[in-house]
Amino acid sequence: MAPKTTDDTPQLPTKVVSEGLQTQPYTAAAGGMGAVTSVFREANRHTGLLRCIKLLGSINQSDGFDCPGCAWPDPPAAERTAFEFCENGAKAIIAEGTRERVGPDFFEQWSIDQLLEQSDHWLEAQGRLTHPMVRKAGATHYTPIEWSEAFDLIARELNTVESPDEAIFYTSGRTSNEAAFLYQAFVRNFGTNNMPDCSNMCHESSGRGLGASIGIGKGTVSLQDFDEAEAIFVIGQNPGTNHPRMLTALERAKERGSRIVSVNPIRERGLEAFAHPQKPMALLGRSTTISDLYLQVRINGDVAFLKGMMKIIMDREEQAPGTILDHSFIDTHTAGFEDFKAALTQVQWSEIIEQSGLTRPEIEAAADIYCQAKSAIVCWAMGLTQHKNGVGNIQEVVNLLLLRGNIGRPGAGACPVRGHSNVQGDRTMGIVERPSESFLVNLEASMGFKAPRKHGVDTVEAIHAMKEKQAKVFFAMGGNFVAATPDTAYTEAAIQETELTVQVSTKLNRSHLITGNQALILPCLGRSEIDNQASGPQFVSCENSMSVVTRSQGNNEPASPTLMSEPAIVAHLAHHTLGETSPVDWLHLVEDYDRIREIIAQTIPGFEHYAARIRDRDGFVLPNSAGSREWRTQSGRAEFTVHPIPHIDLAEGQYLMATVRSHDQYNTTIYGLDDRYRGIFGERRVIMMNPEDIQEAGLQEGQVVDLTSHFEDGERHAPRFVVVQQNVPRKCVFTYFPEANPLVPARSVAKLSNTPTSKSVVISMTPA
Ligand SMILES: Nc1nc2c(c(=O)[nH]1)N[C@H]1C(S)=C(S)[C@@H](COP(=O)(O)OP(=O)(O)OC[C@H]3O[C@@H](n4cnc5c(=O)[nH]c(N)nc54)[C@H](O)[C@@H]3O)O[C@H]1N2
Ligand SMILES: Nc1nc2c(c(=O)[nH]1)N[C@H]1C(S)=C(S)[C@@H](COP(=O)(O)OP(=O)(O)OC[C@H]3O[C@@H](n4cnc5c(=O)[nH]c(N)nc54)[C@H](O)[C@@H]3O)O[C@H]1N2
Ligand SMILES: [Mo]
Repeated sequence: MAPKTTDDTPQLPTKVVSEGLQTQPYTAAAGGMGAVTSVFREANRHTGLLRCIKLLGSINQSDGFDCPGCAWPDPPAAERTAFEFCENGAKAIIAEGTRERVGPDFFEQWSIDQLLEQSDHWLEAQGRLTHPMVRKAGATHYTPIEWSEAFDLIARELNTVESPDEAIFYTSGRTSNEAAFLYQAFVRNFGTNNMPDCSNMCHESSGRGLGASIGIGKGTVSLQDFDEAEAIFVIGQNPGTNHPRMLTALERAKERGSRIVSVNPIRERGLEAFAHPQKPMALLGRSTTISDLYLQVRINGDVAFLKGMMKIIMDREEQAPGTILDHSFIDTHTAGFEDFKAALTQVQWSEIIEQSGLTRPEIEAAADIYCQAKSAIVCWAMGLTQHKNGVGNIQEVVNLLLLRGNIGRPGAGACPVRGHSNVQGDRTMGIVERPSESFLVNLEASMGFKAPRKHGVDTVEAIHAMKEKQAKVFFAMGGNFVAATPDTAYTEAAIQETELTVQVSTKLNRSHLITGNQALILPCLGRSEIDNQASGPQFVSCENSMSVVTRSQGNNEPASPTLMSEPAIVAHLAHHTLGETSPVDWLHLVEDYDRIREIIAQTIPGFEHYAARIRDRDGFVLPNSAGSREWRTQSGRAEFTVHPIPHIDLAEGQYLMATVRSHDQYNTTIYGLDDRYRGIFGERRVIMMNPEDIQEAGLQEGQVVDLTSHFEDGERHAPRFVVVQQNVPRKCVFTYFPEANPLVPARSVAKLSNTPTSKSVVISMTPA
């Protein structure tokens, strides 16, 4: 099949759906000129063109900074182009590099109540935070505070809690290895493992599922594997928006003859066709067809689909024994195959078809592509992890890979595509509420304090703990806790029960406005900025989705001279809070980040000679046991597992809702109101529906509806969403995160991983 196509489809007309909302089906390839235009529009608005070009020129270069966008890996340094970034990475950098500032005068002008009336988009657009600010108990406004006074205030609160477990320390995934290591060390020296992080809402199901099945909670592939795979499955992921540089890898694979299968209820444009925005021919309209097969599975129909595929694989093997399954791999490397096989025989086709929403020929086509490929990779993201059976989803993917020995050899493997640029590294550095004993033993040996053993709270448990007044201090290293978490009303009430909330941030967001009795904003440097400490300019390091650790050095003037780096904030916090009681000289450590790397090298396996190896322009790759077919599981083998096909029963008038990202946002940071590839412009409070469902419900496109979610503990409401058509399966509807978070019940979580089920919420709607 010739992958190159010239996109001459005529542009369809724009439709005005309601006031402010327009739709226009997107017919061109993803990327292309549209991506370039979009970057320059953002640049014009926030940084100016020259500054933008300077910023973009150092993204993902060996002497520059790691793109703060997503965790997709960079090609080896020798293969990198002068501009190694994507549209949405560029938007993230432009957002950080904005000329706008939010300083003391801004907070004098705006009361917290007034700010609460503004949208997330507006808050983000006000610019970079410049000064530490405090909201004293009962105050209507934030006022400036000196850094040392801010640290004294936090230390005072932390030192008056009855138990260290009354403090909670959240992390979002942009935090560098150096900052994360120092942070978790401080928290454990203080005496708690209460370290929830954004991973709890993200790839926790992947970590738990992979950990139990193959003995390591990380992916097993490298970027080179994409150059060898003969089949690539992309399940529950929208790379055109969320990992655009992945499309380059898919395009290359496609040009080589690899076949690509997409499994997604929405026909995501980036998975259909792609034009590389940095290739001249692509800008003239040449594009690559990405998917050979596009399966519009029902929301949470993936277990049924995967079981269907595996049933066909077993049938094919029966017809031609020894030609389909990798028996020698199964015999020497796996456990549980017989039970798995017996359970699969019991599964009925009628159930598979009903629950997946796919036809048998479609599932057969996917199985054929899988069986014809000598090596296959399965990639996934939130479409698999954020369900009640999120862990089961991942383990079914592993089952599929194990059948043909597709783990631990070139061109094959499991590829959870991570979100935040260092979310994987933060975990490696010990940001985890349930640390392993060996990690704690090493930490005690390298740092000289006693680390607590009691497990801490994860994100959802943190919300409950605050609600039940078991936590007095909430400290957030980045992120936007109240907007990113489920059950907005409940979470806001929980946060407001605390005595002190502290946010280390670059930009203004909702978490600065819904706070504890007292609140602090600590403004920090961004990735792209020069970080000067006592020994001179510093660099940090990050681990990408494929376990490659590379350095990242900002080279722009900080947004304000009053900003502190994240490591420095942690060091001062530790110094003020722990004082003489700590065996660690925190301020000395932060003078030179190599000193932090020395301790990491002593504590974490795989980081030997860290300070030296990180200076290699390609960084270094962490060891991956499963990648070399060493299985650190209970049985010492890779485990086949059995899971039931999930059923979500919908009553009349109910739909299954998934909350997704638009093309113009980075999680809770809203850059704009358009979702270009889905053809939705000017409005984010929309509900995407199948046209026949719209008709059957007696609704019309453009009509405004109020949404109610239904869960065992009751109903939740979110008003005023505009109905908009989208090519999606019947009874499946889609809204944007975070607008629809009030509908996600805090207690509706995935088994084992405790991840909120943001992709399966049962809802109904009534005309507003
Ligand atoms: N530009 C940009 N980049 C980002 C982010 C961002 O917000 N903006 N966020 C970052 C973060 S933290 C993360 S975790 C990643 C998220 O990256 P993704 O996981 O790609 O993001 P989502 O939009 O949450 O949804 C994923 C896809 O799952 C599909 N889906 C929903 N339900 C199901 C289902 O039941 N089965 C299947 N098979 N598919 C389903 C949706 O249609 C959607 O295409 O991106 C990271 N990169
Ligand atoms: N309904 C629903 N909810 C979801 C999801 C979903 O798909 N649906 N996805 C979940 C997922 S996958 C994730 S990862 C979470 C994300 O949850 P979070 O990580 O908590 O949220 P973000 O929106 O990424 O955080 C944005 C804020 O980080 C700050 N920031 C940006 N850069 C830096 C920096 O360099 N340092 C510091 N200190 N701060 C910085 C800025 O102030 C910005 O406002 O949300 C989860 N929530
Ligand atoms: Mo994420």
